[in-house]
Amino acid sequence: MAKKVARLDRQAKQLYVLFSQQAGGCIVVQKLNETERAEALAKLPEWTPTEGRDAIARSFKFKDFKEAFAFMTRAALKAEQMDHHPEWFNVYNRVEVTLATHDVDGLSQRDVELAAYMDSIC
Ligand code: HBI
Repeated sequence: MAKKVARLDRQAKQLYVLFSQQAGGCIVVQKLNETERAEALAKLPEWTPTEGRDAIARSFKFKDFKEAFAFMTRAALKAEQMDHHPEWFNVYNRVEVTLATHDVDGLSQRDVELAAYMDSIC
């Protein structure tokens, strides 16, 4: 019965179940509701909602290309570990990042976690 609910929700792109080695088992990934979204964004003041899309974005600026690329390398390793990948653009010392969970067509806790990690290493 529980399986069926998960499958129906998955069809609506609201929820999916992911096997995560990092978490040591299965985790449920859900699209954030309005309240959860507002609470999450309050803790990420540098990130702004993307126009016309359920996603968040932040522009990072570094001293030079080497610093920007070092940041991207650390973020990429974390993203790969999480199996959750940013959309980003880099030119010289600037890195523009957009985060969204494609599997639920919107924001999830995984975007919040990756955004907080990027904030912690920039
Ligand atoms: N990265 N941002 C983001 N969103 C996803 O839904 C996503 C991802 N990386 C891998 C991934 N999903 C896998 O679960 C597969 O859907 C490819």
